[in-house]
Amino acid sequence: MNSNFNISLFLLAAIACLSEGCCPERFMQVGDRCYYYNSDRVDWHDARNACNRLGAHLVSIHNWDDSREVFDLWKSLADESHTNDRTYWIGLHDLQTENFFQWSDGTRMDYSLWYPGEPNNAEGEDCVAPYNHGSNDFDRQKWHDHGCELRKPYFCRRSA
Ligand SMILES: [Ca+2]
Ligand SMILES: [Ca+2]
Repeated sequence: MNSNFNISLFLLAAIACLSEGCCPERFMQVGDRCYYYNSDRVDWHDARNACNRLGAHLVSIHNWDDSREVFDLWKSLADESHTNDRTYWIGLHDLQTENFFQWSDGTRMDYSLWYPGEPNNAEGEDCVAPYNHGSNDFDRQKWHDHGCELRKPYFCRRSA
């Protein structure tokens, strides 16, 4: 098989992907990423497992752009009138070693957006969720460690 033929096959696949979408059903595509938001409120472990069953992970956030991307999706999907929905699980946790936070997708923690005074491990909180204080503006959406047993909507992500 010559290389031109291989390149043609690759381009055909890429075009099909662009026109039909590369993400599995129920996922939303943003660039080369696929997101899945579920407003059913579950504890952090159930959220992580639900993402894994979809071939995905709870989202990890590595910079301002990631944070903005997740926030914009959340804003477009969440029922903001429900106070309980103004927060959702992401993949960050310190379940293994207290105050050593890790992402459930195995990526390195290289960025954070903690609310002042957080993480505070109040009564042994080990799972992280953005939480909006008073308004749903992006600037107010800061991270808190919360009890992993709390039930929240969640965001999964996988590659397209
Ligand atoms: Ca903790
Ligand atoms: Ca806390």
